[in-house]
Amino acid sequence: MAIQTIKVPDIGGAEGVEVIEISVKVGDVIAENDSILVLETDKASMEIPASVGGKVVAIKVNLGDKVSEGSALIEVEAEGAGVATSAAAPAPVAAPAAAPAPQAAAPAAAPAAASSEVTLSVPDIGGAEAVEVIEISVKVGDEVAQGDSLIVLETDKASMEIPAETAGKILSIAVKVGDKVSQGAAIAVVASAGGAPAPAAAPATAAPAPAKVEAAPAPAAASTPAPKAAAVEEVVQTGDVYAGPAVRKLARQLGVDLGKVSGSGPRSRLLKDDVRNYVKPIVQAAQSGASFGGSGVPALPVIDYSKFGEIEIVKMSKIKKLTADAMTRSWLNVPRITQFDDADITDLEAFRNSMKAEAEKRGSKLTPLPFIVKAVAAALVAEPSFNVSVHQDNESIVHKKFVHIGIAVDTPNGLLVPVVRNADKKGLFELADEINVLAKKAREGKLTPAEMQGGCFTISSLGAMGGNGFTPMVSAPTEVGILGVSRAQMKPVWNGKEFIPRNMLPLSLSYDHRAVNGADAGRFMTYLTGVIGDLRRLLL
Ligand code: CAO
Repeated sequence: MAIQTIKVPDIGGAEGVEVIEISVKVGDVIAENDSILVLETDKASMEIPASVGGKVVAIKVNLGDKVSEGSALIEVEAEGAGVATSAAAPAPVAAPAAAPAPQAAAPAAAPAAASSEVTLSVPDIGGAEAVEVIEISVKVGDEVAQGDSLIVLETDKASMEIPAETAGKILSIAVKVGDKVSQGAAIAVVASAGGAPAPAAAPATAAPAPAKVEAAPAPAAASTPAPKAAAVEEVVQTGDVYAGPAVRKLARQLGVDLGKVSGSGPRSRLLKDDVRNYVKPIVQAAQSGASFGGSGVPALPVIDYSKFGEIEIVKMSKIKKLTADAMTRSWLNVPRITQFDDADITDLEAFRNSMKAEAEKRGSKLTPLPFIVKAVAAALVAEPSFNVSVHQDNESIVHKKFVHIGIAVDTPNGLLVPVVRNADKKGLFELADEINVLAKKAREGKLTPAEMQGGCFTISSLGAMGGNGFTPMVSAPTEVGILGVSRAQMKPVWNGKEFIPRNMLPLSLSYDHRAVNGADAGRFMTYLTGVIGDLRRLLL
């Protein structure tokens, strides 16, 4: 087996480019064209693909190192002996590092004859035609600086942020999401503060090493046009993180680990707003801690468990990580109270059993859960103090005029909470069928983000598993209440004269005490147990 060194390929003459991600580790077996690391200038990120496949035996760089063409990156034990040592890996497809100033790169900014209005157009995007607009990053009236992202284009392989060639105020936008555009298509008209810009220099002189880019063996995203225009920034997917250079830069400036941020863009791409929304509550919490004192959370000590016996370290799934963050946020932000009660489901169970044959005929599975959803929906209408969110200004309450209920579903990848919309308007069979469909989709990893958003209240049922009660966590900031459902069991209940056997369902209602008072919770629980105990109350 020959050891081969993979080096930085031709990156358009850029020098001292920073290593921002290393995508492989010693021992990994990689294929030719697998991404091995990501380099980033202030203009673009570049994934560097492996020029040969094989087993990684050494990593020659660290995060933060500055590299140039020819710098050694990794050593691989190449598949099959006798392969000539690779001197230079294929050129990356992203905008190369030594990008000239945007004005010199793209022929985009066409000045209007007599005014300072400038039409910003799609620059040279490597000859790609009819590329889809997936995001408009500006709106009419916005002031943009040169280099600010205007729109994002996406091919089937990569996304490109198209930055403004000229600073100014956006007067009109010529494209909309879903449009297909090619080089030269108008994007927007800006009122340029400094008047019409100087005519753009010939793009050919600015385009870095295009011949090398085109001649290189196909890298991972090879069918993506190599954006010769320096101003185009390519959005790169590395590991779990799918983000463009501008977003990565913002994250680095703020010290944010992008792996912990959920992307709200198409295909979960991370947007600048995602980074800001992630940081905002942390800063607010830190600030309120500073003013009140005492809320700083001491760090947990690092423990080497291998000292105590054999261990295995397994990475948490993305869903588990997100749940862990959400639970910690809820725990630290929500003053949570849990109230317990038992609902008498003896009659409900008799009714459910009487309906089982009919349910089966319809192909429905009628567990106690749809009854509980129906009763909770009615309780949210009767006691709307639970159908609210605490506004981000911490001074207002958002009252909701709809009743969407989240159902906690245990899946192999972690906890997911799909939402049944307008549960108050649905019948028992409809609720049962919808819960079954959503739970199946959750377990198969097929839920869409929209199917997990908009919940007003969550039901977490551990009834099938057992237990007398638990204290569920409120899903902050969107909800203020959650109902824990435990296992029903026969209990002796005093009816004033004697103990009679009744089927009792333990319920635990957790609520955010900033929005809900104990009296509200008491009323909600009494109403709820009343309806579950006697479903005829739903007709009142
Ligand atoms: N008491 C006694 N039996 C119960 C019960 C209860 N409270 N709730 C359900 N059961 C029974 C059902 O009737 C069913 O029995 P049969 O097959 O004999 O009818 C059996 O338990 C299994 O029910 P199920 O789990 O298939 O269906 P479900 O409607 O009760 O729950 C779902 C669906 C998706 C909520 C559930 O599968 C699930 O994922 N639960 C886990 C939720 C969770 O992890 N919560 C913790 C989150 S952390 O806050």
